[in-house]
Amino acid sequence: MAVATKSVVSDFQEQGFVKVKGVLDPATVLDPIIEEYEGVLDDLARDLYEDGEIASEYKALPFDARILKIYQETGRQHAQYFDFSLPFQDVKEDTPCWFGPAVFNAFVNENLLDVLEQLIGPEISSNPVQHVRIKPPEKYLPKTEQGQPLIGATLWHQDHGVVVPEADETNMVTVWFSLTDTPVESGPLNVVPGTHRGDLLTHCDSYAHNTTMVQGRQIPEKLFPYRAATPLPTERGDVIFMHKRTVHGSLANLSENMRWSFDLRYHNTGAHSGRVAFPEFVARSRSNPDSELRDPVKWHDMWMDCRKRMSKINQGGQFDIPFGRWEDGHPDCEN
Ligand SMILES: O=C(O)CCC(=O)C(=O)O
Ligand SMILES: [Fe+2]
Repeated sequence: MAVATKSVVSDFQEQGFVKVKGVLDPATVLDPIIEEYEGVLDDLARDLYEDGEIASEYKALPFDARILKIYQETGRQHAQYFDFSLPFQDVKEDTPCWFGPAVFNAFVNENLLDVLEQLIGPEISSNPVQHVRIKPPEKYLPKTEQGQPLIGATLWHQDHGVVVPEADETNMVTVWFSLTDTPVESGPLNVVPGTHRGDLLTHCDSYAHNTTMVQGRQIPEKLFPYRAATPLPTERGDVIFMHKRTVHGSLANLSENMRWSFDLRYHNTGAHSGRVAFPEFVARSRSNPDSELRDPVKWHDMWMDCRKRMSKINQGGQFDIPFGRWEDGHPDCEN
């Protein structure tokens, strides 16, 4: 056992989350991901330049300055290029996404899986609810029509709320880490201890905080003790493990630096993933080690097959396969 200890498990059970230091080796796990994403940014710059949306590909700029320049010049974020997931609707056969080998290598990191084994048990699947979040400093970002930064703080939610009800009994654990140090001013994860012991709370499509209507799905602050929220700054290599009912969001990136995180999910193999249109895979199996996926090309191909399937369903407002569980108009959502 590399890093899991008794206190990791008891902290997780008591608080609803635990930060474990030094799980991922920055040089062998994180740096190759950063390098891999240079190529993704090249793809994005080339596509935008060919479409006449940017004046140059900005090849000479370093990653952080280049992505910011592109976001500023286009006035849009291009998160889908970098994400190892797909939209729920209107996927096309060529919707951009990234399922590279360095990313996969982190998904099946043995230290990470050792901790998860303490929390989930010996049969663990990679759950397809997973995202990369690249957040440049807010002060340099264009604003949305509502006056919000293009990519800002994450609103209050529970990850249980992003899966369909069929997965209510699934033991899904969130794994959060960043590729860069994430001090408080960079906008780390912000969690409310103990909220995992409560129920799934109402998520509203938008909600008025004081007098300002904040757009985007969120749990109203009147439903949980939000003043008890604890920011969880991290250093490269640290990993946060979080219960699916822990209420959390993120702080805003008020720093001068890029804030770049991965959030992955894992669940007990055989349970419902909560997002069946997307592929899952066996990440660890003590009963059948041969079933563990270790081939990054197979992982990539699973998602390419999924993209093809998705390009034929959930088009133009049609929902053949549901992804969500919330309807507007719940009394909790009234101010
Ligand atoms: O990093 C963020 O901004 C939010 C991440 C999150 O919601 C999660 O890890 O479940
Ligand atoms: Fe979340």
